[in-house]
Amino acid sequence: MSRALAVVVLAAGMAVLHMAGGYGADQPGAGSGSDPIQAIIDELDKECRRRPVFMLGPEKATRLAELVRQKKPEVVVECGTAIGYSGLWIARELKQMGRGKLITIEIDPQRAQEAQRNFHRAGVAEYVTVRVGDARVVARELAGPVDFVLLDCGYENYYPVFVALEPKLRPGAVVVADNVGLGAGAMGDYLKRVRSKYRSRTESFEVNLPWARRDAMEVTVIETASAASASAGAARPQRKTPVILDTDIGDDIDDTWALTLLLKSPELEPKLVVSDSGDTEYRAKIIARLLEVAKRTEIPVGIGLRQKSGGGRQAAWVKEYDLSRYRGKVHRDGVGAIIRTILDSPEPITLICIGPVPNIQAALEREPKIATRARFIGMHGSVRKGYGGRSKPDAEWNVVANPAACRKAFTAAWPMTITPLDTCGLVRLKGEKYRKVAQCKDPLVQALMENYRIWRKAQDPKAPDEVDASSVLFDTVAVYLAISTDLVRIERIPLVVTDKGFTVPDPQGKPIDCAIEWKDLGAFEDFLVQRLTQ
Ligand SMILES: [Ca+2]
Repeated sequence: MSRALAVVVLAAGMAVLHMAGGYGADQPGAGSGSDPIQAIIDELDKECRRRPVFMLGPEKATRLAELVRQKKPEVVVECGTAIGYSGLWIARELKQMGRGKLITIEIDPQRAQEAQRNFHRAGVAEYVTVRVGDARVVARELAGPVDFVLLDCGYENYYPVFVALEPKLRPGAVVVADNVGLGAGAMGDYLKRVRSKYRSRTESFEVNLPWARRDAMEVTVIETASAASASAGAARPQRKTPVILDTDIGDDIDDTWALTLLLKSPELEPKLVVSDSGDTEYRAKIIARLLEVAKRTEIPVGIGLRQKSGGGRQAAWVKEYDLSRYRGKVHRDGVGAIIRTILDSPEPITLICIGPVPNIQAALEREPKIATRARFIGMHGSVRKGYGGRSKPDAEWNVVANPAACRKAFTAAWPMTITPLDTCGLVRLKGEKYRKVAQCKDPLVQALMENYRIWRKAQDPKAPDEVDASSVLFDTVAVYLAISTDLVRIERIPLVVTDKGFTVPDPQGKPIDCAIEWKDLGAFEDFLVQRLTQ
């Protein structure tokens, strides 16, 4: 009776559950030598179809991987290893994060052995423990706490396995049960329990498997109904993500929007904001003055490598501003501050880079270890679309301004997510959405609007005082990616940086999670307006 694929994914703290689009079989970096894990996943996919061994298939597994990525679990439990197909999808995410553990339970010793071999071959064995036994028994023995569970065993076992794990689940954990489209009856007791007790929804998928064309997974967040309603407002308890912002603010105006968004995002805790590229002294003044307006002078400011002087288009806003007046800490050596902030942090830092990255190149040269203690989120490159959504890639500014620095960042060992022009190049607030922000009375938003006006006038003194749209807000998407990836489709693509400043898919490149297209651009614009004006 081990045919059922029961997937319980427990992903804590997931604020929003949504339908996965069921994006297809061609996973990022699919097939080739650049991603050895993908090569083995592809092999197992064929093997499972041939024998057959029941497996998730790429449509549901893509969603599973996304849930793991969002949850960042320390402990994942999978019931029903089979030969390791879904385990590989999970383990790949853990490996990308550089931490976490998958405990996967399989009742058939031969399959368990086969799975173990596959984990070894894929180079993820250190993230996986295979336990042989009856999931109902092993689940009782596990110590916990557990952050994420994938149930993949007999339908009738969902209920007893879940009950055994339930007391060990951390608050906010998410449970995904697979095959709800095929075996809802046989797992009725399980579904009744999670749907009545927790926040739970059914996600449907078009699949292309020899044994099914449609299926569904039940995704449950382990949060009681009363806790869910209590936290529905702004005060959802959560661990903040520590971030460093590395920015060429003072050049294009979108950095000023991005910093404003960062300061208004309760999920993120800025540990340092560093000016990068060009006249970093001028840029640091803008940062410091904005932090003063926002009353956030507890955030240190770093001055990055200074490559020139002379200011830029927002110079009028900081003409009178004296950096030594900043009430918080100003690090003259911004690169050193990046290194120390990363190395001193008890948890991995998220480095958000929204400009050319000479600081990051210097930091990696001075202290390569930082790449093992941070993840990189960047507004960089152009994969399939160029500026303005045109159908050919462009040499995007943050790359072409310093290809060598970008290449250094793009070959470091940290996990990377980028928003290339494919997504970030399409973001503009117009009409009513723009007016809501422009009319917001919040002092920080008013400062943002004043900077936008100064910036326009610096380009063209005859520019009108008032406009009805923002410029393209590239950099805001990088800040968003530090919070969530729900609204974009992420594709893992191996990329190399060319001397001419292009980011080209190439099997030799480092696999990078690229926000390659919007699932819902309108929803992102709404998010932006809501955040800025709240
Ligand atoms: Ca920028």
